Amino acid sequence: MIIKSAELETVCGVTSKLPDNQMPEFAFVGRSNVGKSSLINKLVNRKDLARTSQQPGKTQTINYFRLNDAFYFVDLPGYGYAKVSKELQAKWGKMIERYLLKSKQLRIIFQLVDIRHEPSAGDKQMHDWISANRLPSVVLVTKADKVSRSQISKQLAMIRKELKLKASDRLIACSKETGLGFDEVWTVMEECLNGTGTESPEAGRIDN
Ligand SMILES: Nc1nc2c(ncn2[C@@H]2O[C@H](COP(=O)(O)OP(=O)(O)OP(=O)(O)O)[C@@H](O)[C@H]2O)c(=O)[nH]1
Ligand SMILES: [Mg+2]
Repeated sequence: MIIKSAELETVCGVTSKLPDNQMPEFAFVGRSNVGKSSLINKLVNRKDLARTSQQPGKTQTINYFRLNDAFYFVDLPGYGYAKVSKELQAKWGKMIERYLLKSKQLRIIFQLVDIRHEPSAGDKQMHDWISANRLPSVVLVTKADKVSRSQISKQLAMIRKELKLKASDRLIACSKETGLGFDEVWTVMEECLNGTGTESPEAGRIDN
């Protein structure tokens, strides 16, 4: 995909009304510091479109990036960052949940997990919640450059098992350093935008 234009269009805080977008959205969820904002930048090849940090808790709002005037990437705050108060974490959790359930344009949730670790309780809870709500999702396993090549498939198998993925569920290893996985992630999105994916993007969506 050639990205001709990329801009931050809407920023929503905990009390904001979500925008009534008319174009497809792809959302990025995962633990704080897992690499959501970095992945967005790398996918669109813009260094600083989404703000990133070595410190967890960088993204604190729902940020809608409008791409090619055709679709959106939605960058979400991370979960499970201990230094954020329980109260604020709960507010962000509700905000994320509200977005994931209410957005009419959400096509795919990309759930990011770190290749180096067993999925956290928060990762498992998020995955179970996505499945229970029958929302379309793809798991992206980030920071693949941090483990050896031989470890990649081992870690993918471990993550697949821990998240209880079905054989048909997609799991893609990615690295913002080497570009691993980016072609496959774009293919998933292009299939969805062109309506040629294996599953209907609206399949199983719950209206509420
Ligand atoms: N080596 C390596 N580092 C990465 C990769 N992706 C992200 N990082 C690093 O991980 C840190 C966190 O990245 P962010 O993109 O800010 O993470 P985030 O998930 O958006 O975090 P929050 O906004 O706090 O939820 C940064 O220091 C990135 O440089 C990767 O593929 N490889
Ligand atoms: Mg971020």
